[in-house]
Amino acid sequence: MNTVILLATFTVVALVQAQMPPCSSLDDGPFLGTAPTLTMDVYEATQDDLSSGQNDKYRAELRLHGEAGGTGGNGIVLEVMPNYQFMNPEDTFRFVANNSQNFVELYKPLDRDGPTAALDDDINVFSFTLKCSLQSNESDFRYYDAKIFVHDVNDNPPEFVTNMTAPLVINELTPSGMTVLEVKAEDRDISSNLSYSLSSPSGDKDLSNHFEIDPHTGHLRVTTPLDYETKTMGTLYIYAMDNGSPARTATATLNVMVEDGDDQGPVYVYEGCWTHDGHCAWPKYTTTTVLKKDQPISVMPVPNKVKAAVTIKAKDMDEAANPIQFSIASTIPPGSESMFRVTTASTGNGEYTATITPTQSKTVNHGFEIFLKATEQSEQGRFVISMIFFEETGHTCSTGGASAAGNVGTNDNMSPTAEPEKYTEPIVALIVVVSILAAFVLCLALAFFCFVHRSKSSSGSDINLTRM
Ligand SMILES: *[C@@H]1O[C@H](CO)[C@@H](O)[C@H](O)[C@H]1NC(C)=O
Ligand SMILES: *[C@@H]1O[C@H](CO)[C@@H](O)[C@H](O)[C@H]1NC(C)=O
Ligand SMILES: *[C@@H]1O[C@H](CO)[C@@H](O)[C@H](O)[C@H]1NC(C)=O
Ligand SMILES: *[C@@H]1O[C@H](CO)[C@@H](O)[C@H](O)[C@H]1NC(C)=O
Ligand SMILES: [Ca+2]
Ligand SMILES: [Ca+2]
Ligand SMILES: [Ca+2]
Ligand SMILES: [Ca+2]
Repeated sequence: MNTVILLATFTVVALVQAQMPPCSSLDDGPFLGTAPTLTMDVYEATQDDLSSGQNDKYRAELRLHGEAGGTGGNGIVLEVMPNYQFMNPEDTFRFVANNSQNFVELYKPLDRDGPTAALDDDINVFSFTLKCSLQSNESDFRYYDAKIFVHDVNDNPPEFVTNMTAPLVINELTPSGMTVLEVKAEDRDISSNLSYSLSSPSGDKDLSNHFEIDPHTGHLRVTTPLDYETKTMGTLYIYAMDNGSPARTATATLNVMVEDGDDQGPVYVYEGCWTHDGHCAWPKYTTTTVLKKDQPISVMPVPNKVKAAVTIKAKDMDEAANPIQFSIASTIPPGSESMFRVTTASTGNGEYTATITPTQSKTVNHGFEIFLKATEQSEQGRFVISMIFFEETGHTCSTGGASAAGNVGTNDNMSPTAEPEKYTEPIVALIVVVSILAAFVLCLALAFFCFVHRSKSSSGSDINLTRM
């Protein structure tokens, strides 16, 4: 009895299975008696991807009974209704059967990303109505809502939106932390979270050290001030990387030009001057003690390599040079500034000359000095001072030891003070021997004195003690 019931049940189940008509769904709908939405998932593909044979990425099961394209009683005909959005799925997909399963299969390249990084040209889903009819009876059909989801492949590198073909011109005085360029890149792929970075060619490492780029915003900032006087141009490589795996990177070459700013002061210029950091330091001139009214004094440079009188010249070390104005800062002895008239003239090539004209005829003492100040005409008013030493004619060597150089510094260790007379080696040896002997004798004398003094005082205290 029991076996009969069991058998009957089996028969019913088998019958129901066998009776599932073509075009019916393998799955239940959300409610009893309704049809499900047919959903399929595929990846976007290029022609190369399609030829690669990785079919399962580009096809998805279409869960309907029947055999798509089949000619037997099980055969079904699948049609896309013209109410699809944007793009006809049949342009790129076809319906195929294999081993009693139905598939939707990508057979033409499909670009999910669209031509731009904007989202509105992306193709993330094909939404359409699918009509399924029996091969044997075309008037027996049903409709399904179908969706083919297109998944992203990271097949696009980022692209820079910022035009970096023109060189980036940055003034050397640009303060640290200032944003000098807002770099922006885009990526056509979905949800690409781009990150920015920079480097520079091996020869320009010192340049990239002056910059940083915010990895998220792409803001290029100066981290340490640039220096036009050290480097006027260089190259930065700017990178934008997406977050795909593997990640893709865009590289831009940004030429950087450093613009001169007013950060240098004036210097005196003459041939043979003592230099420090490549420019004249401790500028000095000599002239004679005899002054003639309205006749400009004639000066010789120190050291006098050219063996001739020179024009007093100064220039601003900045390329964007400020004009220079000469004046007398002071005299030695003080208070004689009014004995001279100083005029400044431009040579036209960035240099300025000073003419010092006595306002009276007079002979000053040997050793009279003028401290001549060359000042750049700027807010900073940087200046440098040179010394003009007046010597009696007949004095051939300059006796001036002290030099003055305004803000350049008055470090004397390179100044031309006469070197002490040189001792010959035997004399040096003799001096050493005599010194050692003298020291020895002095020590002996001291020791003797101490000994005597001590024995005296100790005997004294003995006496004191015995007295107590
Ligand atoms: C049909 O499916 C089998 C595996 O199920 C596969 O090996 C074969 O390549 C498929 N045929 C086609 C034409 O895709
Ligand atoms: C074809 O299908 C329709 C609708 O289901 C039905 O009315 C008709 O009888 C069928 N024709 C045949 C020959 O089965
Ligand atoms: C970038 O700028 C340069 C000049 O600055 C211009 O010639 C070029 O056409 C620009 N490129 C783009 C893509 O806008
Ligand atoms: C992008 O990546 C950064 C880390 O690299 C993370 O902090 C941020 O939350 C990410 N943003 C999005 C939208 O994924
Ligand atoms: Ca990408
Ligand atoms: Ca993509
Ligand atoms: Ca400068
Ligand atoms: Ca300057």
